[in-house]
Amino acid sequence: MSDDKTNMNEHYETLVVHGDHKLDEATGGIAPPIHPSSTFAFKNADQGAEFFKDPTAGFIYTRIGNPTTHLLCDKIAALEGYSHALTFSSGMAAIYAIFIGYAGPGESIVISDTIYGGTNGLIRNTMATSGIDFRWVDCTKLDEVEAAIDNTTKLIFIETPANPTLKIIDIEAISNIAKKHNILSVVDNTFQTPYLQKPREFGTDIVMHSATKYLGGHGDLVAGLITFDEKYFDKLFHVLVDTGGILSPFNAWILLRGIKTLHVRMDRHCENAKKVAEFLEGHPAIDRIWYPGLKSHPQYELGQKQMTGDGGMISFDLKGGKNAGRTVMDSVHVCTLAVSLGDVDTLIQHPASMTHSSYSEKDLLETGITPGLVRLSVGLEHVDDIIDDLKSALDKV
Ligand code: LCS
Repeated sequence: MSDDKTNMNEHYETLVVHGDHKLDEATGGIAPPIHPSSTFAFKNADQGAEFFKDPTAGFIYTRIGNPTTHLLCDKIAALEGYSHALTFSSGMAAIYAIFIGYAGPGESIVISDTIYGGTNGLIRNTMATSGIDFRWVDCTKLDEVEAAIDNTTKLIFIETPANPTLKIIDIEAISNIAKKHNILSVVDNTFQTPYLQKPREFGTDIVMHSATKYLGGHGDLVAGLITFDEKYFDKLFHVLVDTGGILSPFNAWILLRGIKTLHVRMDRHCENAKKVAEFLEGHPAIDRIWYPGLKSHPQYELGQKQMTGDGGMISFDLKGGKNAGRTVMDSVHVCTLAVSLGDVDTLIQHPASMTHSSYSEKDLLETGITPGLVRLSVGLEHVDDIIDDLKSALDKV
């Protein structure tokens, strides 16, 4: 699907498989080794002191750096097109590091109003006493983004397509606004992955992922990644080392393994989701559907401009509202009633009462997370089985 070339004139798919490290240098092994060591021996006392002065010069202690997590850093940085990356124990730990690293008391962050419920919860609960003023803006309205920025503002944080409404934000326009005000632009690229969307090409400074989702792909790990250019390394590295929310070498290894099939999985997620979306759009029980690959999506053109595929996420509103949604979710058999997304399994859930239950009633309505909204993460089962399952569940409504 992607025709992008790497600096070695290889296709993007080859970079996904190999990254910068085709073989384990020590052994020639095709699979990278897992280095579980918590601590690493120094050759002598001077070397220990030298590594403490410059922790990037060698391995000291796994909270500070680990060979397996470093391979993962190299890989995600290469895939997103940046020079550096850091790995975190979860997407939430990664988001927290960005907020706390770049803003403090008396400063402000402009944030998209439609965002993962956990990010909303972090801001409304844990960060309520941080002294950081979070300014919630519908970032599709660029004049409102501009109006929210003043000399206290440090960064703009967006998620596109947004969880769960799939609202699409113009990454290039947001990056340009950030540049104009000399502040950072940050994109949560969890929904698309770098295979389908590369924010760096549109000027984004920092990209983050809940790698728990499509990058891992198999529903068997929780992880967060941030990738950026060298100038942002020191700040974010120190937040990670000081707060300790690191990814374990074992989870880094599973993630490296998952990423090797990213392109194949994403192509099929897109293909299946498009067919499911077309089926849902034509079903009489459906009131509205949001899928970036349907012309009915309000920002269809923008999506086509900044994404190279439409993704695997669909949201829909049923004519029968919340009760109808409950009937559908309780009736499926191929789809699994569970939160999370981006897995090989198709997952169905109810944002207002589940992933986005940290939103107030008012915020839910204002951001379009209606009581009847159902979110579907289309998996890799045979698409006819997914559609038949949804059809028989919808027929009960
Ligand atoms: N960003 C986005 C866009 C997400 O969807 C999630 C989790 C996170 C960040 C946080 O990542 P985590 O700490 O879970 O790795 N989204 C979830 C969801 O929609 N259902 O369950 C988790």
